[in-house]
Amino acid sequence: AGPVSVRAEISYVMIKPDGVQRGLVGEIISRFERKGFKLVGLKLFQCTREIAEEHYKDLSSKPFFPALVEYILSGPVVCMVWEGEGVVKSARKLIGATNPLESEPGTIRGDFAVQVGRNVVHGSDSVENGERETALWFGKDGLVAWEPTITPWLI
Ligand code: FUP
Repeated sequence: AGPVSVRAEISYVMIKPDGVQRGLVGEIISRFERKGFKLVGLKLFQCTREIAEEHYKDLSSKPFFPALVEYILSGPVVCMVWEGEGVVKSARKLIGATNPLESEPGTIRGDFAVQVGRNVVHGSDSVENGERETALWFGKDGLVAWEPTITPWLI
């Protein structure tokens, strides 16, 4: 007997308040669409302190943790879940290194950010965290399962 079901890989990607306020939402979504990943979750969301602290709980002992939580709470974020083969690692490549001064040009942070505390976008760092963060931000039934229904030659 083989596997009963194989769930596609997903990454939780979030445009942080600076990305929303700077008008980078379309640009960022576009990069994931053009790469070829599939959007299965999307919302504009003013998050709660509880969710922000849970999301970054692994960093709770870091000196920058309080400022990080305030930053995430400072305005609405765009929560997304992208699905596809290797999406977790690929999303990290599209996003670039955590410190934008070290992110390569061509990456989102490399092209649009300077400060680590204002680095525009988040992407899950492991398949397990992709699942964990998706459950945290979208809940059990928050995603949309869909298949293309338009005839392929129109795109
Ligand atoms: P990343 O996975 O690239 O988002 O990086 P981390 O999980 O290491 O860090 C999470 C967030 O903490 C970063 F996006 C920005 C913030 N951070 C700081 O503000 N200062 C630091 O020195 C490191 C991270």
